[in-house]
Amino acid sequence: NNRHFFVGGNWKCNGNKRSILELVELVNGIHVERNTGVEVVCAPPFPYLDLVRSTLKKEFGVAAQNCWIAGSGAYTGEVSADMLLDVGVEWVILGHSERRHLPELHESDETIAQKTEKALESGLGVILCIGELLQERENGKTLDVCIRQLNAVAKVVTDWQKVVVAYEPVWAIGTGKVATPERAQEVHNAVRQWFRNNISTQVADKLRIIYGGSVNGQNCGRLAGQRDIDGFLVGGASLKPEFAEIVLSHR
Ligand code: G2H
Repeated sequence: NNRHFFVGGNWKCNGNKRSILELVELVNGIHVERNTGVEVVCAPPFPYLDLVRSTLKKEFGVAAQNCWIAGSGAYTGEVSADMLLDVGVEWVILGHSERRHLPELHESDETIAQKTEKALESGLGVILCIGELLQERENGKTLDVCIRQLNAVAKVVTDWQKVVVAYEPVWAIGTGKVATPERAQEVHNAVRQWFRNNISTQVADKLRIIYGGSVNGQNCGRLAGQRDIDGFLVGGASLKPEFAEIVLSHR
């Protein structure tokens, strides 16, 4: 396929000025040749977005880990898509399982859809995370859950060009239990099929569907070799030197 391989580093709620600058240096040192077809995006916590954007090489993108459903206004504690764009951020991660499932956050499919709509309308690219809980997988509900999450967002998206879908089985996140390449491929293929049947063949063929959940320097190669895995969203390993191997796992 000719889909541009995409590797996101989701730094989550980690780091301080010093360690963030070290990470930037690490990423800046990754030799991504032009036209090798790897798009790299780093997602630091909000306070460091500006710092990362101003120190990270321009060929690499920057993502926020969340944004608000509306523009400026009386929304204490929130950050709008326009503010992110104003500091040079190009992407936002939405629907991450931690935001869906942490009881203090508990974002609904509808909230995530509203955020997606606003972010796209403002001009951000969206890394949209979907994925099932362990219990849902054990009950054979993996695809039902992914499709329910996609359906909510599909109602508001008119242009899929700036969307990357990240399939992250929740039981594989930060647990060291990576999905086998075959299991991941099966879901990626089914998700693409859903796009083919419900959106269009063109969107289905072009859409990047990346995998997330305990990706590391050891397992990235075999995952990257799967037909429908178009990259990774990396958590823990994006804070370590092995992030470079993951970025370069696509040949
Ligand atoms: C899934 C992933 C990054 P990790 O959350 O989004 O994290 O690689 O630590 O499982």
